[in-house]
Amino acid sequence: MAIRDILTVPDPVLKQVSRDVEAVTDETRALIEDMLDSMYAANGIGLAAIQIGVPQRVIVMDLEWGRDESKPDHRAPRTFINPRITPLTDELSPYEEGCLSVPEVYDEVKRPARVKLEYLDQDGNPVVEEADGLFATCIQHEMDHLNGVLFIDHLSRLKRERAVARVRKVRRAA
Ligand code: K2U
Ligand code: ZN
Repeated sequence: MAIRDILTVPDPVLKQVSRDVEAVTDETRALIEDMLDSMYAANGIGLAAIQIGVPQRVIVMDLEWGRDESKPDHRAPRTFINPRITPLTDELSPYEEGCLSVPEVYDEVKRPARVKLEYLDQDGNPVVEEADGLFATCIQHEMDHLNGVLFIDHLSRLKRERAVARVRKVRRAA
């Protein structure tokens, strides 16, 4: 149980390409626990390991928590290790994205509306499933993190530069 600091732009670590996990071990599971603690503490619904400075291809997600006010403690954490994504349609779905590593910046990004997802679960078991809706958006956003890409990299240069300037201003004000 540890809440870790989440790196923010322009930290160059966020541009690193993360490496596959060679074997799912208790150390991997301890990392997953820290990632989930850090994601919930930051009110996120997804997190990639590089965002807490660990260049391993591990993603956590919880699309259900905080959505039902009558169940404030409901949690449905998911773990994706060494994920692979294959688009299943040419249709693009727009979403007003945000990012815990680019605080207080939001803008529209269009991504494939439906994807095939292959990964290892936290016990090292291979899983294949399809994702659409917010799940498809979020997993592609997190996959970008594993490849050193941020959602602002999909925006115009002007919007990206304004986003980084805003984060610097927000950080100075903190
Ligand atoms: O990678 C992250 O920083 C986590 C994002 C995940 C996310 C990005 C875009 C679209 C959906 C999820 C954070 O959770 S950003 C905060 C947030 C929370 C709810 C919905 C959208 C964004
Ligand atoms: Zn992000």
